[in-house]
Amino acid sequence: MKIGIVGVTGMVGRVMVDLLKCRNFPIEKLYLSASEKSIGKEFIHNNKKYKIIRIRELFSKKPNIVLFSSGSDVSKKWAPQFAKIGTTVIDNSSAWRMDPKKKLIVPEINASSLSKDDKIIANPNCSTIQLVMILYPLHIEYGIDRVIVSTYQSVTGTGKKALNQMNKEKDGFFSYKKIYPYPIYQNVLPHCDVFVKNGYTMEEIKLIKETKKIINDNNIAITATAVRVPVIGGHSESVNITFKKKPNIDHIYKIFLKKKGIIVQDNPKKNIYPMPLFSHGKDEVFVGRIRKDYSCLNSLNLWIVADNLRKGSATNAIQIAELLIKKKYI
Ligand code: 2RA
Repeated sequence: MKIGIVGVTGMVGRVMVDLLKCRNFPIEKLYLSASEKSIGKEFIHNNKKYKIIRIRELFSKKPNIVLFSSGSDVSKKWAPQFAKIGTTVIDNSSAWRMDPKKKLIVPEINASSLSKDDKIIANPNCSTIQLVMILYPLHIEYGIDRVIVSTYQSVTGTGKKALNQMNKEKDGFFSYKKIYPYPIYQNVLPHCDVFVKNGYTMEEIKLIKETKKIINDNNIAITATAVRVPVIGGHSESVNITFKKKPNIDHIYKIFLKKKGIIVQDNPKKNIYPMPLFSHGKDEVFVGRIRKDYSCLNSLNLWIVADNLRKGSATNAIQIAELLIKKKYI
């Protein structure tokens, strides 16, 4: 396969290169592209040097698959052009996620909806992926009525510059580029992505809309509060779920234990629960603190954590590519 990555110098782009290598992805040629300021620079990975090329040059190579991890504008401009020449685009931006004609894929959930005609496939937002991973198997079993989710999102979700802001604040510097409107070090911001007119943030809207699209059920009521916390990597979420049927906690453990991609870490007596610090470099979604919500009929609470750069972004995108190859759609 001839593979391209657009946005390779970003945090997700770098993880994509790592994962393609360590998952033994069938690569005949790997082309790396990034924004204008990186063109011509060397990108070194595993002692191998790659020259960063313009997207136009990548286009001329007619790759089989391109993983996009630049902004929405780049995806909107280039994805249709690649699709036209037969390249399959897996796009990590929000450009196509809510387009009714494009599939929004988490392989463990809706892989069967893909066909060989899907040439632009959307990768969901990081906070949505980990949420649907645990909601979907429970929805199949008990039917979900309502979800209340509060996120605790790490700064790598915003990118390198945000990490730089936190590090500078930690080291006591006063002059640095502010990505967040307030300090993030020693602080918590109830603010991920931009605010929209109804008082919610885009991150919250994404959580609500993308979850319904992936699970393919518009009747699930979802509300969200997305919060940025001074954590380097790994997003955490507190999730309250109300079901149509009475949930059985032991049965829910069994459901999660059987599910590929989910790891249960839940033993309060031994202080075992998922934490972002221990999610780094892992591809699974970790779930714990599973307990009844005694305040509400048929409800429970749980806590989930995943590496936002892995299952939240790069891993999910590469799993989609692997699936397409397995199904011989590419
Ligand atoms: C975040 N939505 O803000 C992101 C990353 N995709 O964490």
